Amino acid sequence: MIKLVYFDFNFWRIDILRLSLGYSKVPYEYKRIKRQEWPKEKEKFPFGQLPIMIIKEKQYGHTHSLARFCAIESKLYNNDKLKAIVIDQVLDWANEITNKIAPSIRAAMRDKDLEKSKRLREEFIENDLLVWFSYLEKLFDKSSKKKKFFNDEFSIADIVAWRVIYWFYCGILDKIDNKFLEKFPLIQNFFKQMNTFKAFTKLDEYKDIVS
Ligand SMILES: N[C@@H](CCC(=O)N[C@@H](CS)C(=O)NCC(=O)O)C(=O)O
Repeated sequence: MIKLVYFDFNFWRIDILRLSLGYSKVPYEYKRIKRQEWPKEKEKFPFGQLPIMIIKEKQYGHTHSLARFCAIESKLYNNDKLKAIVIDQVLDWANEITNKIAPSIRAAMRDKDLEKSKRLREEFIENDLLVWFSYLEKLFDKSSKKKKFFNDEFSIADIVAWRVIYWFYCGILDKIDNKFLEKFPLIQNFFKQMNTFKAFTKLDEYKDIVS
């Protein structure tokens, strides 16, 4: 049995794993670690970070590696190398845009410096938000013929893109007005279609994320 471990809040890094496994009914356990327990837990994990996955008592880390594994288990990866590399690029895009916004989140959460956080968030919006969403729009345009899923058949790329767009769209991120998505009609339409894709929206994991 696969065991997933993350903090006690929802975030794309863990959600893409549980959405993939849930979609294909691959059984898994999910352990949530409280933030206050983290300092004493951190050293127990292979890269001192979460999420991790445990299989037969062995631990594995790093979102991209775990996502690829869970996608293969869930038949949401692809044997075609050129389709697999589309999936990998969406995962790397998610990591990159997260790294770009992370300093503004860290300044508020860890340093409790709201002024610094506000300044860094404004810099992110000015320099990175539209640029990085335009990269996703172009990738979708190039890889998707039918303009429904990245590889035309549903894959973890769609789960990752949906989850990260949802993060930027749902209002949780201060100063980010979700109207920005209107600048990216293909991705906006992809997002809308995902939100009405029954096989996906009926999942308990989906409901937990959007509730
Ligand atoms: N390279 C890691 C990054 C994971 C990461 O940044 N995890 C954050 C939470 S989203 C974390 O564990 N932060 C606590 C810490 O670094 O002490 C991955 O790909 O999963």
